[in-house]
Amino acid sequence: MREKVINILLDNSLGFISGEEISKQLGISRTAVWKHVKALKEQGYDIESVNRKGYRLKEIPNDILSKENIMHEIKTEFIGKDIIHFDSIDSTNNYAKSVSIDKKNGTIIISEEQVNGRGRLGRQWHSKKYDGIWMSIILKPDILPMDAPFITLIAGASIVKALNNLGIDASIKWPNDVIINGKKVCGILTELSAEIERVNYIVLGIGINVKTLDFSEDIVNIATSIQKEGYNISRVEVIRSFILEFEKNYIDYIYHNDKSKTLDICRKHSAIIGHNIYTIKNDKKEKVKCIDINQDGNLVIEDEKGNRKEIISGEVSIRGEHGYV
Ligand code: BTX
Repeated sequence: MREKVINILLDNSLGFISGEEISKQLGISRTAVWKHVKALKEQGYDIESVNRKGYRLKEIPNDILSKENIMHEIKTEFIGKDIIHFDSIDSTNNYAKSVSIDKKNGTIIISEEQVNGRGRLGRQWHSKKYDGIWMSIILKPDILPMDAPFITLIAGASIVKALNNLGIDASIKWPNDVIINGKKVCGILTELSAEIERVNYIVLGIGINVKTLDFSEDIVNIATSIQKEGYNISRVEVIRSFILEFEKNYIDYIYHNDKSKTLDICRKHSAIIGHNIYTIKNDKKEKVKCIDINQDGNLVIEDEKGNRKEIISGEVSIRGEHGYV
């Protein structure tokens, strides 16, 4: 119901609408309307109430990551049909995993901040309040567990495409970092619950730095944000663009076994193909050349003796020859 109240205010643009009109449209009492408005204000919506005029949204709240804001102007088949929004949480991936069994395919968990955001292999992910998009998507594809890692590439490709749509040039450091000007703007953490032949659910965790200007010392040399790179774009615009791109590429893969668009983007916007990199596995560092991303989404590399091999995502960490990329 709260969602319906905010939708009426959003539809009414920035004009006044009386409590009576809202109560009539929704078939609820004026007191109930007032209670919903009060809760929305607490959630951060700037709603003005004036005697005899009613309620008015003072500005379109572009930057609260609620379902109403995100989905107001876009239509999807299943991604984001349910969005669970928090002001603060430990980790959206943790929460998503704890509720996955009961939630629908495509449900998004999103938070304004994470106090224990996670990267891969137990690493930390900085997720300051209002600075970025910290979200997890619950997915329930009918695929084999071994086909799940490709979903990380779909997410990366969709972020790059979404940023491109907004005029931002970004690239992918295979398999799970999105890069602007040599620095990490986004990380992806895909977690899987599966039986041998069946995926129970996948939690696709995505962190995008949108507004951050001051990164802490440990990451200042490797991290950037959309705003730091000179683009003034709201978090809601980024997320909408991402959701639309992601759903298309996900449907192609899961329902039509078509990986072509994702692979095209991963290759065309790769930050590492054609470059020398270091692969790191269990403290073993090896200098190799990146040749391509193959049909399976694996990275094809060539060692210093000219031997080619494939690496599967998650198998190794990658560092650039002269720094992060
Ligand atoms: P990763 O292991 O590839 O990257 C983690 C590393 O990136 C850290 O060790 C640190 O060096 C650096 N780092 C930490 N925070 C940031 C940041 N904000 N920007 C750039 N670099 C950073 C990447 O793991 C996967 C990150 C997924 C984050 C999402 S947010 C929503 C969801 N919930 C959750 O707990 N994690 C995911």
